[in-house]
Amino acid sequence: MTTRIDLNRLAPEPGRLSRRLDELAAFHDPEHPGWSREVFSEPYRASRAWVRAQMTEAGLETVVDPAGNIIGRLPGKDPSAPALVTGSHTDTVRQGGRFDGIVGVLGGIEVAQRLRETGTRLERDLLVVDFLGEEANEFGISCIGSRSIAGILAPEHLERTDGTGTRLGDAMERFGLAPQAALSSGWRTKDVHAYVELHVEQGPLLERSGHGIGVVSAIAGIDRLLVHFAGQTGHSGTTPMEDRHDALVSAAAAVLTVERAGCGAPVHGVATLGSIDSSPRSMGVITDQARLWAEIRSIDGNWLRATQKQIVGEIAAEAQQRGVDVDFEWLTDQDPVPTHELVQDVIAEAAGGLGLGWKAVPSGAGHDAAHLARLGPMGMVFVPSAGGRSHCPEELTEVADIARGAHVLAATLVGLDGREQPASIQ
Ligand code: HGY
Ligand code: MN
Ligand code: MN
Repeated sequence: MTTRIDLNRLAPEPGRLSRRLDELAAFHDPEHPGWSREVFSEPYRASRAWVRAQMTEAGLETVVDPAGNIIGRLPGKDPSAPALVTGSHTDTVRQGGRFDGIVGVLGGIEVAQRLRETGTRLERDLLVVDFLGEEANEFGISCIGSRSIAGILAPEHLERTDGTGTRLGDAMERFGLAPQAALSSGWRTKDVHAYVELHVEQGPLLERSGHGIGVVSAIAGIDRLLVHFAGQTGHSGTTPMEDRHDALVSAAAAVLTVERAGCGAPVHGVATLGSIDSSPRSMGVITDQARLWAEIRSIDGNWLRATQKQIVGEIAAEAQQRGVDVDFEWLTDQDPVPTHELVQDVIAEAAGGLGLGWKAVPSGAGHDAAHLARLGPMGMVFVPSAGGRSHCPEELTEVADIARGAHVLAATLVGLDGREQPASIQ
């Protein structure tokens, strides 16, 4: 007969959460405003030892896998049973904030520590994971660690190079990791009973609606685009306007085409310009080469496919009028991933049981959870972001909100612990 767990006793310690948030924030590159702790950077390397030490302090047994994921284990009554898993990432974008991903790792550690401190023994192990390298990086491959755990880190990923021509595989080796082993260190679906990630919303929905807890409905798919424009150089003073094939002007028109495509989406859907470059970059010469990077995101795969077609059609038609050749390269970073209904229900029940209002929200941001969904039923708990800001120094979530989110995470994990795993894991 399982004893009923008093969920109020699992309330996190805000002071300890706050201390850890501040200590982790200290690992950053002072060269940049805000917080920069990019994957493979020295501040990131130093922070990995600190994170592992916090897991140890919380009473977790820790290992680091070949992909650099730090995995803390709180033993359950039956170590052979599929585990409950939580976690997130502690790498940041350049000039980022102090909460994106970090809240999920420190919140997970706090939940495990409260379970241990209250002598609350779950039926199954609880694993808290700090996934390596979640953010988009110069190698063009996000979620390095969680792709490895999900068994989808592929040999061609290790061949991707950064701006200096360094291979991802070499960068991982220099960081002390084992990239070849990371290709075959995926977990099995029967290893995971459920995965729940705590994360800041990184958008305005919860703050605007006045809800402290978000039950994530789906994680957006991300498609990235590189457009190459090829026109004709010429003298900027003597070439009549109607005779020009100016690649940069076609690229400029494409900027507005992409933005227009992201406006008015019937469901969550957005389009963002990344950057534009051109050559020759000299006054007096008409531009003959230009490149444009852009990204579209949506929780609706049909909108993504239709928007890709719309963008390609409009840019190609405009370029043709100008006599500019155009080439498109799409790269799908990840497909949209719905969260599991059972986990959504248990999160909502947990929040309600703790007297907390909640709202179902989509995630426009990508997460490690999208890949963990391949291993077991996946869900996410969001907490509000001040001003909806993220990936910037102004990123802010109040410690009280984080503590409430961690409390809901604890109650959700307890709720899932006692439930049978659903027949279908997605
Ligand atoms: O880019 C993203 O959506 C995530 O923050 N890595
Ligand atoms: Mn994140
Ligand atoms: Mn991020």
